[in-house]
Amino acid sequence: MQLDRSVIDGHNQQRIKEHQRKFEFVSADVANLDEVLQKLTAFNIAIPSWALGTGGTRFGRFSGGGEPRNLEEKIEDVGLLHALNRSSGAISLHIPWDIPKDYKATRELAAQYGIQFDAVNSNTFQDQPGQALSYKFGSLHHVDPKVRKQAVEHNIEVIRHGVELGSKALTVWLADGSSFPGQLNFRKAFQRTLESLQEIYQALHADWKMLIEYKAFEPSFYSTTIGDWGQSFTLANKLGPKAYTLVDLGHHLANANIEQIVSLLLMEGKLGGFHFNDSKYADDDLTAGSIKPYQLFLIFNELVEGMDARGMDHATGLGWMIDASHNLKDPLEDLMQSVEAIKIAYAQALIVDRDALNTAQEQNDVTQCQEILQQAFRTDVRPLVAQARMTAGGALDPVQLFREAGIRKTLIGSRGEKTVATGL
Ligand code: AOS
Ligand code: ZN
Ligand code: ZN
Ligand code: ZN
Repeated sequence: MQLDRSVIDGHNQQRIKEHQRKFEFVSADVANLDEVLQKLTAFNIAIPSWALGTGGTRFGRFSGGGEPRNLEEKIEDVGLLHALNRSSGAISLHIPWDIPKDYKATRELAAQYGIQFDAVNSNTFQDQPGQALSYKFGSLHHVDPKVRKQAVEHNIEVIRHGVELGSKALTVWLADGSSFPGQLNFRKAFQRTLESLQEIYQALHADWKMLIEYKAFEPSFYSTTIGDWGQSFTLANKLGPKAYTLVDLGHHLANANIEQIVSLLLMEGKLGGFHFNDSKYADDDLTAGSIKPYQLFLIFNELVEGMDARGMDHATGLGWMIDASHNLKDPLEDLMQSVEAIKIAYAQALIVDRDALNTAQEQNDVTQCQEILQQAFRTDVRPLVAQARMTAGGALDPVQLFREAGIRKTLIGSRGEKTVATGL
C-alpha cells in the first residue's frame, strides 16, 4: 500500500495549532535553529530487513498479523515508515533471508518509495539448507580451511547482491567464538579471521566499505573472536582504508562507556557504522531510547562533536542503522519509536552550547560542564523534530497516524493474519 498524501495532510492539519505553539516556545531558545532543522531534515537511518516482523526469543515467537512475506513487502513496509517519518529512506538487507529475485524490479520498487539500499549483511551464524559444511564451530575463524573458504565465498556473494542493488557496504558480524576455556587458540582464531577477512576485503569495490561488528558474548559464552572494539579496530587497521568498526549499542559488557569508544573511533577515522537499539542487560535489542535515553544523547554528543572536528556530515559520513527487534510491539510502531528517539538524541546533541562546553572543560569547571550537557538533554526538542518531519512531508505524529489510518489492519487484509517474516 502507498499512503495517500491527503491522509498525512489531514492528520497534520488537525494538530498544526498545538504543534506551532510548542514549536515557537522551544525555538525561541535555540540559537542555531536553522542548522538544527536542516540537519534533522537531512537525517536518515536504515531499517533492518529483519526487524519488520515480530521478533522471537529462544522461548517462542508470537507472530503478528500482516507481517511482510517477502522482500517486496519488506520494502513496502519501509516505504510506509519513510512516508510517515521521512527519515527511514534506506533498508539493510540480510543474505540469505532477503535474496532478490530480480535486481532491476527490486531497485525500481525501492526507488518508487524513495528507499536506498544500505549495508548488506552476511550470515555465517546459521547453517543453510544444502550448504556443504557447518558453522557449528565458527566460520571465518574455523580450524578447517574448507569451512573458512565457504564462509569467505558467502561474503563475496553477499557483496555481489549488494552491488546489483546499489549498496556500498558489507557488514560482517560473526558468531565465531568459544563457550569453554581451552576450546580455542585465541591467537590462531584471530589470525584466521584476519586472513579470511583479507580475502573478502579484496573483493570489495573501490567505493565500498567493510563494517566489522564486534560483540562481547552470545552465542559464544566464554570468548568471542571479534569481541570488542579493540579487536575490531585492530582488524580494520590491518585490513586497510575500506575497513571500519561498527558499533552496536547492545554489544558491550555492562556499563561500558560507549560514548568514549565512539569518540576514539571517530578520532581515528575508523567509525564506520552504528546499530542503534537499547538494552537493560545485554544484547536485548530493545527500542532505541527506551531504557537509557541519556546514554543515547551522550553518544550523539560525541558524534556531533567528533564529526564537526573531522568536517564530516551525517549524509556522507556514517552508516547509521537500527538493529532492534523484539517480541511484543507492532514492529512498525516500534521502528517509528526508535527513529524518533534517535532524532531526539541527535537534536539534543545539536543544541549543546559547544563553545561554552569547550571553555568550561578547559577551565576544569566540572559543575558548568554538567549544566551545559543537561540543559540540552532536558530541553523538550520533540517539536523541532516534528517540525523538520512535517516540512519534509511527513506526519506530525507518525505513530498516531499509523493507528488512525488503520495501516496494520490494511496490511493484515492484504497479507493475512498469520504471516511470518524472515528474521531472527
Ligand atoms: C547480532 O547480534 C548482531 O547485532 C547483528 O548485527 C544482527 O543482529 C544480525 O546480523 C541480524 O541477523
Ligand atoms: Zn547488530
Ligand atoms: Zn546484536
Ligand atoms: Zn543487538
